[in-house]
Amino acid sequence: MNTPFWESNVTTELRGTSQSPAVSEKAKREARAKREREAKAKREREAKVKRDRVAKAKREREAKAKREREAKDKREREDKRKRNDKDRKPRHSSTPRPSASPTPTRSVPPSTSAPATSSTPTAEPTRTTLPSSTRSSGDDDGQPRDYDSQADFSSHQMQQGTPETEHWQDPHYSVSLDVSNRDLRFPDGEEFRMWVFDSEESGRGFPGPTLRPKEGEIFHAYVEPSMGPHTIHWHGMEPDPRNDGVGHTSFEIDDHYTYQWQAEPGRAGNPNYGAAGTYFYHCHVNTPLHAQMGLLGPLVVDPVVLADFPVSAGNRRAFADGPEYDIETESLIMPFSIDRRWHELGHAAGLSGEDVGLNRFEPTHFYITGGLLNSRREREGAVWAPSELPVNVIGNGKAPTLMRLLDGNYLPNKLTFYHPDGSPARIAELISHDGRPFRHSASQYGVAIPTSMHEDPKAHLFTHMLSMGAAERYDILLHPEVSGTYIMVMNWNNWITGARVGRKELRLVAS
Ligand SMILES: [Cu+2]
Repeated sequence: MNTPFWESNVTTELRGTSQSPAVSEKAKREARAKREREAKAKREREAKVKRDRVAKAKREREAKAKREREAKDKREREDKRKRNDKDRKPRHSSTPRPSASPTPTRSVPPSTSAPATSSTPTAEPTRTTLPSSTRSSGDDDGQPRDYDSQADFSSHQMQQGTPETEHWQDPHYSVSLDVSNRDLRFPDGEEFRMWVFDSEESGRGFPGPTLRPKEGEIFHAYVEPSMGPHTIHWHGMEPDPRNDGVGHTSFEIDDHYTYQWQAEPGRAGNPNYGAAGTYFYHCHVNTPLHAQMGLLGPLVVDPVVLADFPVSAGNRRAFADGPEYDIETESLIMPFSIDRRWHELGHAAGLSGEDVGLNRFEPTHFYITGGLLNSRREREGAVWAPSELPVNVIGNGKAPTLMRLLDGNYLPNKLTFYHPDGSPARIAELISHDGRPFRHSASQYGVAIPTSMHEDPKAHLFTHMLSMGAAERYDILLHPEVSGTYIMVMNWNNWITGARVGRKELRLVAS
């Protein structure tokens, strides 16, 4: 060890001093005493350093043991949860399924006639304090982390995992989804390799099964992709990051996960509330490819029924204070187009930086998929597509027909309605967009009446044509004046030049 600077200074000073013997003797004694004091202080310092070193080593040993204990606890929790999940999961359950209903399972829904000002109905949480399996005992710097906040979760997330659903509540609406890889025949006879979502009741067709929870219901989707990893993004619903299904900001499902969210109930005249409307779900892993491969399906949220907005038999409302429509003729229309080259690519094509051409989408096949929602029968191997659609003529004694439009492909679409005589038909009333009703806001602070419910006819949004982009949704009420066959023409346009690259017609048979 180097001599401290103050000790060498003292020595130099003593050596360089010339004094008398008596004074010198005294000075020597004093110098000796000083050296002894200093030596003692040094021993004490060194002893303290040693004690500190020993204590630090002990702390490190204990921290390591704690990390190991936590990792072991985490593994045991995971194993336990996996066992529980297997028990909960109907697909692998050894107990008989509660119902043979062709629709997703449904427990007693929350109050559906809540007054406009009621708070959100929720089920009693059955488990609220489960330990998080997203918690990690270490990070890049080796320091323990506790991922309790959403911000931490989003910025320190795992890439793939099988976390448990936090803040679990018993669902009112639950569905179990798988992913499969198969060839599907489209209406024009062409066959494409597709990846599709399927539920226990649906066949493995395209698009994925229609999911239809109601505002206020706790929604669960148990997902265990046979081929993975995948996620499900609930496009437009905006749950918390864990349940939003965006791989980059949460996690990709390694084995299984139960997504949980609740659609917010609407309030009359209030644009700040209500989730009823048209959405869709899709995989958010290597998203452009996985969505084009077919990993998407319709999601419709039905409104609560408000006391001031009762519903007649055979009808439903598009949103809580929205217009009534005829359930029987309600349709979902999804333009979809296919670039065959993409359907030869692998699950992770392009993810390692290689150029597989996902920046070029050059579809050669164009489809109007969808059909009548009420009579959709999901069948094995089927592509859901209408040959024509029935539509109610105004004044035929029925509520108007609602068409839910969902742009399911990457090219801009333009659709136009034509009268039976071939002239443009201004029969489409836009009532909501991306799950949000159009409202007439005469006053910033007053009641925001839906345009479709306004007493002034000029407030209603009528059109004969509509443009929409990828993932965009419009809900339209159709108001044909006379019976006969109207035509809906769907165009697909080039992103850059706007030139038409595809065209399909759909007959709307008004009566
Ligand atoms: Cu996927």
